[in-house]
Amino acid sequence: MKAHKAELALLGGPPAFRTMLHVGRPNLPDRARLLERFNDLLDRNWLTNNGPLVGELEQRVAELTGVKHCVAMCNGTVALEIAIRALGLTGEVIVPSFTFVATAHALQWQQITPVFCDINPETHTIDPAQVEALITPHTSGIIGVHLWGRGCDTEALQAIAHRRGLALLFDAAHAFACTRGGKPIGGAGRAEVFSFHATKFFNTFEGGAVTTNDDALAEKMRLIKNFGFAGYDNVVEIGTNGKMPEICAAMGLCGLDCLDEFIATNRRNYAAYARDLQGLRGLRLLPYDESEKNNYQYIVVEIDPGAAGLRRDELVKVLHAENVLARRYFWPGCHRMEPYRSLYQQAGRVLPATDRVADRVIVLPTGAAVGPEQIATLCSIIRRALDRAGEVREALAAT
Ligand code: T4K
Repeated sequence: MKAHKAELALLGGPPAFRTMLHVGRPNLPDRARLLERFNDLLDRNWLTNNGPLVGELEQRVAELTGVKHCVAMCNGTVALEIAIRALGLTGEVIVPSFTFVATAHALQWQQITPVFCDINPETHTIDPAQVEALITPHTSGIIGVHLWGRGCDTEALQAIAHRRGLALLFDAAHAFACTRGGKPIGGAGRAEVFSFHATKFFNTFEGGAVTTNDDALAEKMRLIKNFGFAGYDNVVEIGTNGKMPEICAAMGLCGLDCLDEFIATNRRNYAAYARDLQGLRGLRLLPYDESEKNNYQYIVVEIDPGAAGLRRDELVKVLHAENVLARRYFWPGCHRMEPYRSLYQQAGRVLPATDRVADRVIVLPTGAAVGPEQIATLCSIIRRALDRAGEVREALAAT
């Protein structure tokens, strides 16, 4: 068939987007206000080590999440590591495999074995019904991940943790400013861990935080993130350097002032995707529960290859050819990455939903860098690719 005006790039047309449309473009706050904050901190000449901006950010995050303590950290991964250490986890900890690899690494880094649990394929979060069977005498805790900002079943996990005497921690890297059951995410389990990385809808360049209602735990994490120092010259713990610098807190404070705006933009984009992808056979847009507060940070679609006529990886290639850098988060699942693939070769056998979902998910661009017109174009690319699946497959086979 001859190329027409709106021909797919793979079938001979030019890329639909001249510049790359990325997943994870940072949302930036008001630049003048940010530069003002930068100037203030330079004038103060206090750059890190628990400066006033970090204190202010911690207070505002604690208020927003409705918890007693927020401990700001240099990134989400170190925040996870420190929370795990402060909780005294050892031996084995149950985690979903369908998550960013940092969740597993934070355990393995400390010689703790991540025991991978399957997910509920509807929600993509850990399936509590499968947790109990994974508990052994070596299990010390459970880490639930609020994947894509959708709260996992905290009540069911809490009940298991309580019954079996396990510590419960949440990786809330995606779930800042979200609620579960109407309550802000941040106060469940012993602690919850946020990421404020540049790719998150709210960022501090790099950064993260642990929120908790546990006074002793908060105190311990403050010690650990500062080398274990309890005052000048007095070290009482093995610590590390997990501190957030002032410039990151400045970014965070300005971002907090724009939080509603960031969420409104993401929500508008999600609605545009929902409208423009409607009715596509074999494609499912993971819904947000509108009865909760969401940050709408991740636009997640699942491709059923049988019904869609294209495999996920084929559609990703179509999008890349059009300059849309869609991502296959979190393929192939932690259990299929090193060192876990070699260490726990049997893990895949108990993770059928993880394997199926990881093979089907595409994350699409959103945030302030994307508008409804671009979304309409992007969705029409998907529509055309599915309409002409046979030709697309042939074109891909020829490359
Ligand atoms: N737990 C979970 C569930 C997580 O998802 C994460 C992090 C963590 C824990 C750990 O938190 P952190 O230690 O990171 O605070 C990105 C992020 O680096 C990572 O923070 C995030 N999850 C993960 C889901 O995504 P990559 O490897 O995909 O990053 P990269 O460099 O490919 O960037 C993604 C896209 O963003 C690119 O298309 C380009 C764009 N981008 C990125 C940056 C940094 C920009 O446009 N500007 C930028 O400044 O991991």
